[in-house]
Amino acid sequence: MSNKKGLSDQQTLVLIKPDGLKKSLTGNILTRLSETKLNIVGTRVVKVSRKLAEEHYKHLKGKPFYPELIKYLQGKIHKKEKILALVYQGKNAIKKVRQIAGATNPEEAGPTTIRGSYGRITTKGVYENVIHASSNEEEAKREIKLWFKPNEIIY
Ligand code: IDP
Ligand code: MG
Repeated sequence: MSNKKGLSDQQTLVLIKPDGLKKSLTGNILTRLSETKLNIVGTRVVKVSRKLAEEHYKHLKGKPFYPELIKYLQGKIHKKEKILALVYQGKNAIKKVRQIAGATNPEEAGPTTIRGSYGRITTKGVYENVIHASSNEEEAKREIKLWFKPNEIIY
């Protein structure tokens, strides 16, 4: 098996959000994601600054739930001010991880997906959906650069 990034390999960013950590779901989530047979090539525990949260979710700026979403990613809602960031690599990594993650809205996510199993909608309207997963190749590249330095990715 090659230890390099093959031409058809993709990388995708996963964040275990503060609710996932608070609910002790790390083991369950990593077990579910291991079904993909993808490789983990990077991992970090990160205390998320407001600047990083705003940059990560910049495509949602202006949405009514945006201020609450920034607080959520920073862990200010769950009083757990960190996230676990991972990069998965392999064929169709983005689609494989998104399928196991489930739909954005936990009420619409399939019942056996991670978000369907563990997510909820708060009274303030934010979807607390336990994990982030990159949605396409362009976003994945942008996000991995945001959360990892090049030498923190080990093929
Ligand atoms: P994704 O996480 O499935 O890629 P995005 O549209 O990129 O979905 O939204 C980022 C995050 O913002 C979601 O994971 C969820 O936590 C939150 N979010 C997205 N849309 C809504 C909404 O309509 N209401 C409340 N929260 C939302
Ligand atoms: Mg997204």
